[in-house]
Amino acid sequence: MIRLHHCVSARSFRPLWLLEELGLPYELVMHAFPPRVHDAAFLEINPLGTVPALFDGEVAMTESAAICQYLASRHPESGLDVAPSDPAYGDYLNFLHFGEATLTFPQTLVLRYGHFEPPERRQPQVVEDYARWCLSRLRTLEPRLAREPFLCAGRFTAADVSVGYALLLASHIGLSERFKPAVAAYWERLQQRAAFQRALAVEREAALAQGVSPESAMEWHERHDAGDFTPGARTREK
Ligand SMILES: N[C@@H](CCC(=O)N[C@@H](CS)C(=O)NCC(=O)O)C(=O)O
Repeated sequence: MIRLHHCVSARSFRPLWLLEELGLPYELVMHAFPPRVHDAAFLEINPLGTVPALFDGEVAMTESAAICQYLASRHPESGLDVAPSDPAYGDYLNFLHFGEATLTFPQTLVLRYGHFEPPERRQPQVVEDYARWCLSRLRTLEPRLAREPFLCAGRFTAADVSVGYALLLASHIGLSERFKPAVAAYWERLQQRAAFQRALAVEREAALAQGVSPESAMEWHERHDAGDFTPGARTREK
């Protein structure tokens, strides 16, 4: 059975959401964030120390967009994949990777220098510069999403999962208020999907069942910055 290592709201949400879209059986292993700090044994599972880490028989994968591509292409009957012979194939691969490489990367700088670093190492200029970087790249989707409900091929595909996670992360760090109308409407559509809602419920239930806080690391930091130090997803002391 497929095994997915996951932290609440981390990039491993992409494969989790896709597994729910596909309706495949899988085992979800939850970790407090960041796993390399909270669980030294995780480095034996994934020497990078990052999530996702997905195992499918002999296959081991650690890149969220690549995992979505892998799962969707192994199950073409789902319609979540776009075949090389399809005219939309180039768009599909481009948006699948755009979600991680172009949209999520700048957000990690916003997260790190706006939330995760201790107050004396925060960098407001980096936060604003990379928030604008992300939003300006997101704006390039506006004309397409004003015409089409999804990114490519005239249907929902794994590329929407990849970009959809970037929108989820953007909403966690307060950027969704700055979305343009077509992107905002697209984000609403994605959140209405039954598989998206199931993925949120499954991660919460699995976290509680496995003794991991269901709070995301972003929420934990916001709470600590506001002076609430009750235990949660992450401790700075470690
Ligand atoms: N490009 C990778 C990035 C994986 C990654 O950096 N994951 C983050 C969570 S969103 C992580 O595990 N960070 C923990 C750490 O850096 O220690 C992907 O798309 O999966």
